[in-house]
Amino acid sequence: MDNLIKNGSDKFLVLNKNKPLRIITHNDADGLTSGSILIIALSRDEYKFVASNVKQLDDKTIEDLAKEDYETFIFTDLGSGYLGKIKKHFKDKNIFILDHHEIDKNDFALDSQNIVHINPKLINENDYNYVSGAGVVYLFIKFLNKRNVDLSYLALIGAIGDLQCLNKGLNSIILQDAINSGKIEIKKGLKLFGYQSRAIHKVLQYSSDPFIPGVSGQEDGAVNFLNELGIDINNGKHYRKLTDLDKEEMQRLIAGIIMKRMGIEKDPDDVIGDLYLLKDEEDDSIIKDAREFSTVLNCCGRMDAFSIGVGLCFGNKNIRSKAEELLKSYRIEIINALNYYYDNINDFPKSDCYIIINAKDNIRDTIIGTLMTILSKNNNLGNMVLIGMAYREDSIKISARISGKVDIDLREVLMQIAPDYGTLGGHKQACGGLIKRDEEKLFIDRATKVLNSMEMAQR
Ligand SMILES: [Mn+2]
Repeated sequence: MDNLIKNGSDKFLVLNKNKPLRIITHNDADGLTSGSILIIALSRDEYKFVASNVKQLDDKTIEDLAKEDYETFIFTDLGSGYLGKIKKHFKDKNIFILDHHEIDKNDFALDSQNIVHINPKLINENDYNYVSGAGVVYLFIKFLNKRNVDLSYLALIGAIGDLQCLNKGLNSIILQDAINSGKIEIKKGLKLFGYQSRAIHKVLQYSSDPFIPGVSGQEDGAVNFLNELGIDINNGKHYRKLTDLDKEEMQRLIAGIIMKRMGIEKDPDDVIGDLYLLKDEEDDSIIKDAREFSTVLNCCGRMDAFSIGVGLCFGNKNIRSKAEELLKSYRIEIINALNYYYDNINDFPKSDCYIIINAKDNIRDTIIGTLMTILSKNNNLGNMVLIGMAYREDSIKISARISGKVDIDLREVLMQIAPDYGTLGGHKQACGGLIKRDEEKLFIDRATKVLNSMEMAQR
């Protein structure tokens, strides 16, 4: 990895500082932190640049970018899966790819003089796989200039966004940098979103991971649960936050959550873990907890608010209120999506074993996956395959989930339904991809057939 970075930086340092660099990054939390780390580091060294984020590098995106009049393009948190296409369209450009995604096998040995490719997957060592796109960018700019070590905490937020373990491989080096530079401290606590900033009963109500049966998704369930435990939800003036609980109350709460989760198949006590807290942030800041920071960034990506995400990473305090507004509208969109589902439930193709939610343009393509995840965790659906569809420009976003205990590989099911999704991402229980807009009806017909035949097989 050191060699890859060294060779890359040799090529980077000869670039002309007066010509703007073109930065393209992914639109999730890891992508936003990747782009931000690079932007901050480059501005410190007085480079000029233009940056934007994309959902993925499909053919049209690559072709449009290739028409732009820049000499140097830097792709962060994406690019490795598209080496062949990048090579084809950016022949006369300087290309830097800083990524951690899978590399297309056919392109693995691809060797172009104009392409610098830095990806831990190029090195055949398992330990290197514990790193995010933001981590790769961080290691690169740390090599360029040691003072950039203070940006390490942003790389952790990227890794958290990609659900990575921070104690292993390259991540553990970055974590150490973040602690040593005084940016991050680790405390043990409940792994619940909104720990620092929201009312306790709201935190419990919105907790989907860990899921708390009878409490998650139900406000009255959450309030009753706290009553049973003898924990007051307000102190007479305002609602209490988790940080307001005393030690004894906190222990009761943790025990209560573990008890509620006893029926859950694995790790009922997997509710306590390391909290990564930003030392420079006030206790009630929405980005105090690195996981919450990462959630806010994800929301910025999904709501098409790249500049708010980058502003947060820059530490711009004036943008906080905008981010909070955005988080509110994000939650409202999710509630609207749920309402859309309940209002139209009778019109969707379905059986006891599956449902196909074709939302067309009623739900944002970046929200459909969240809706599917919420539905899949909703206990009352039983054992089912859930498929969601939402329009994205000239294609359709497909998002599939398993609810309950169905032991099949959803990626195989999707492949049976349609042969081509661009890239089919995800895993056995949750995956997604894109189909062409004019394949809408065909997809639903084929999905109904495939899922009906599976229904027979299951019984
Ligand atoms: Mn990533």
